[in-house]
Amino acid sequence: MAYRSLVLGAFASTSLAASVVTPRDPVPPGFVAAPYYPAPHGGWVASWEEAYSKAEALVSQMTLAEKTNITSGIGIFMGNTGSAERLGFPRMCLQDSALGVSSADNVTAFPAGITTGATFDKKLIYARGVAIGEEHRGKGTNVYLGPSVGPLGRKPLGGRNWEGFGSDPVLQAKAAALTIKGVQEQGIIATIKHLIGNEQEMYRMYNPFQPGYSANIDDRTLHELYLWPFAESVHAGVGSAMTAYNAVNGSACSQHSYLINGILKDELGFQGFVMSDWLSHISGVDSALAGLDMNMPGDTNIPLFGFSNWHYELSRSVLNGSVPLDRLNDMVTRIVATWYKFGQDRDHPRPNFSSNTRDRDGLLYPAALFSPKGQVNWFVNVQADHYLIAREVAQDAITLLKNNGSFLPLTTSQSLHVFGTAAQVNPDGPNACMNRACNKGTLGMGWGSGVADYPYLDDPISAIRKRVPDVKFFNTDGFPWFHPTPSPDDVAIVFITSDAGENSFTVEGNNGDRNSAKLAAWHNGDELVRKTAEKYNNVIVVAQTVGPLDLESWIDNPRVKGVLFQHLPGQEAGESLANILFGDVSPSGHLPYSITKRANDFPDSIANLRGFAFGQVQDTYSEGLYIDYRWLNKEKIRPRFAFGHGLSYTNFSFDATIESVTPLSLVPPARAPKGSTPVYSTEIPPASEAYWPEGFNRIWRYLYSWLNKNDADNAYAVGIAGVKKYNYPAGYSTAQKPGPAAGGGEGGNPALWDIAFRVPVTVKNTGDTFSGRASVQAYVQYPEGIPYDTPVVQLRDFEKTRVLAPGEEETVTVELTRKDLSVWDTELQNWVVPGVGGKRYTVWIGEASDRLFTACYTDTGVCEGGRVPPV
Ligand SMILES: *[C@@H]1O[C@H](CO)[C@@H](O)[C@H](O)[C@H]1NC(C)=O
Ligand SMILES: *[C@@H]1O[C@H](CO)[C@@H](O)[C@H](O)[C@H]1NC(C)=O
Ligand SMILES: *[C@@H]1O[C@H](CO)[C@@H](O)[C@H](O)[C@H]1NC(C)=O
Ligand SMILES: *[C@@H]1O[C@H](CO)[C@@H](O)[C@H](O)[C@H]1NC(C)=O
Ligand SMILES: *[C@@H]1O[C@H](CO)[C@@H](O)[C@H](O)[C@H]1NC(C)=O
Ligand SMILES: CC(=O)N[C@H]1CO[C@H](CO)[C@@H](O)[C@@H]1O
Ligand SMILES: CC(=O)N[C@H]1CO[C@H](CO)[C@@H](O)[C@@H]1O
Repeated sequence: MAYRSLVLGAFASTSLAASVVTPRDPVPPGFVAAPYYPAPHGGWVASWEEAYSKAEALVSQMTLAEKTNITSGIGIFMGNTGSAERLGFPRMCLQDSALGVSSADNVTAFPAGITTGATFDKKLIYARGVAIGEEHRGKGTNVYLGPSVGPLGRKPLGGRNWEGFGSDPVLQAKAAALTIKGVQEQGIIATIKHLIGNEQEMYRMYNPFQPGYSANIDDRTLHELYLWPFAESVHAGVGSAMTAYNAVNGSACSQHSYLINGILKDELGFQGFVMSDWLSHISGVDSALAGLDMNMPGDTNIPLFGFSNWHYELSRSVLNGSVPLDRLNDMVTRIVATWYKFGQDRDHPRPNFSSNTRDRDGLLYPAALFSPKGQVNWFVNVQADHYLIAREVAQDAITLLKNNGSFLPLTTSQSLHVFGTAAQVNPDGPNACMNRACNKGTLGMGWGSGVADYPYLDDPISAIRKRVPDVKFFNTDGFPWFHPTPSPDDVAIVFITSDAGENSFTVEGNNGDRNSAKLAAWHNGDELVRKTAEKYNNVIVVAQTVGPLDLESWIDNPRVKGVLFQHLPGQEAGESLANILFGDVSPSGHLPYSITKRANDFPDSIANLRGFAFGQVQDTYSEGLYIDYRWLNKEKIRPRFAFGHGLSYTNFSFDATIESVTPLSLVPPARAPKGSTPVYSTEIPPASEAYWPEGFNRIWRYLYSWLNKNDADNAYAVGIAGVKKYNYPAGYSTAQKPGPAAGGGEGGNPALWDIAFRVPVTVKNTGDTFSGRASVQAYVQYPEGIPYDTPVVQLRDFEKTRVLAPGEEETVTVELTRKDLSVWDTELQNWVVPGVGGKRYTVWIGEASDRLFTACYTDTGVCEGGRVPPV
């Protein structure tokens, strides 16, 4: 429902010509989008059995036009999918964003994904998911369009990294799975997105002149990095998945049979439905055969002219025999089964708000030329006490990067001088810019479709003023011309920002990605820090940022005593920060990415965005597995601050033991065969099932699944004759497959989640003044001498302690599954344990990827502290 941004983007960059771009442009040698047919039926996993049998009973009563109706949105601005009201199947409301309910009033603007990732706190991540689910339910949506794990955060400049949880597959995976669990327990269907390779914003979309870029990803890298969070989300039972705008290996994600049929539905055993991202649907028959189940918002990629690749065209394609009824039945059954699975057949509220207006009354047919008006907003307040969770996430995400001489926390009797416009809410109001497409005042979220409206914004300056009587605020990003010399004890707090968002808006020259600002603070923030440090002995820098920044021009300045990253705090930007600044709580956030000294500490493929090219822009993942800390460790490059880094006001000691749980074989045990799936007649239905109802009053621009009688009859004649065949892609088949060895359950072979080792870690607060929470991070180092190149260390699990008083301790347990100790073998097409037979894996335990002083060995079962970290 929130696609105004996309429409504007589409109109800005395209003309209104026909849309499909064929044939494909060549991709670099070696990358192929292999055919994978047919689309695997859903319903063979035991936990979905009941939902699928209910769906089978309903779908078997549907007419052709009802079936094709519910596989598409009814048009941009109109929101929602088509319905089969006759059978009680409603229009489904699918709503952004990953951080709340977008385009709605009386909701909570939660901290963004990147902030949530920085907490490294599973309980909080889950609590945020529950709260987001409750708000979606209260507003009557069916589908939450989140969480986002693609982009994964490969490129520091990528525009939408902040919607996800950080530049590591396991951090993304665990955060996504907990979010999904929290949301779906409220009866709301979560959507894992965007499948896959959407690592930059520029050139992502297909338009009449140019295809979206191709992310060229090899098989092992796909499995071990980019697909990992999707697999974990499917394992968590996610109900829907959204394809990305771009292509992979030259084939658009929305019609990529290997990606959807092969990987998502067969290997990962995904049982829900797959939708296209808004306006990325570029083919009718081909996308259906490739496994897409729902086209949103229903239009072709040029919206608002009443054209669709599905709806009436899908009805026609089934009548003329090109799309087997078997495929349509599976599409529809997947959608209906998911609806049953989350109990939406029982008292699910209908939407009580409109994305198109905040007024009580609005157009009832928003895309029509003439529309009656009526009440469209009921102002249902769904916030409950969710501000508490939002504040806790914002607070526990705050990452203390530097605290020279334990300068922080401050006392409220110090004389404070605050600089920077980001300390205060945008004077025009926190929601003044559409889709937050501006960077003015406190930066609580990036821009684009991934936003929500603020009910209010608790800004830092208000929270600081509440505590400190003597505070001077310079609401400017330039250091004042005339500034009296501060006294030596005065403290300056400087606020800086860096923003990014979706490609549908350009903000201060940044095209979604940070293509213009790069890693510099916006509004000359770095200069403000330097200038302030010329005058003040004590400077604290607070950054509100979508991702890493280049801190080099001031980080070593001894007058810069402290640096805090708030990430993107959402509505609770004030108290959360003040609690940390003044020591009510110790900071416990950790970096969900590395901060390098130079942008080109990363290879070109990561450091730079792919620029314009004639034909298809190629984004080749030549760095393979080596992104973020994996690359830096391999190249022995010290970052300024490593992935996972985050200081506290106190110190902790770690004491670990390791227990072997399930012994591992080289590959997982053979999978069980698929269970049965619904069975329907596969005969082409009578043409009359698609005829327009008598005297129907159609509204231009709305999309319908009916056909004129003539068209339906003609298509049926073609289908029944069976002579004129569709030009099927190479490798096309209609025979269901048993599924690959790596599959067998939701997310893959169930044995991949067997616990191989358990590592209880006793954490003690060894300080004597401050309470605090410790982050326990577990990184695996693979055995030496194995025939696979593996990163030096890889995060595999994390836990966070409760608040520990000085001297207090707590034992938390991290776990390693079979998958955590495997590599994806491209020959075997399976997960292989290269250390099978007692080779030594080292499980490194610590508070950051470069602060790993405790090692546990899988061969001897011994843990030892005081080790030299492996990186
Ligand atoms: C992309 O191409 C590589 C190299 O041929 C292949 O291994 C991989 O499976 C392909 N990925 C997809 C999603 O088609
Ligand atoms: C398709 O959905 C629309 C919107 O809910 C509805 O008006 C129409 O009757 C539906 N068509 C069929 C065939 O049920
Ligand atoms: C059937 O209809 C679809 C949708 O219009 C079209 O793309 C396809 O080519 C048709 N098939 C045949 C065999 O005419
Ligand atoms: C930390 O503070 C000490 C003493 O003021 C100073 O000598 C040193 O350079 C500072 N280090 C950094 C990294 O700022
Ligand atoms: C924590 O330990 C480090 C190194 O052992 C020490 O320099 C620092 O002062 C300690 N910090 C606190 C708050 O105890
Ligand atoms: C409780 C609350 O925040 N209510 C608001 C809901 O939205 C309407 C319209 O924006 C406001 O007027 C209410 O104050
Ligand atoms: C018009 C409408 O459907 N309003 C609903 C909005 O949501 C609340 C709370 O879920 C319901 O009580 C209303 O009936």
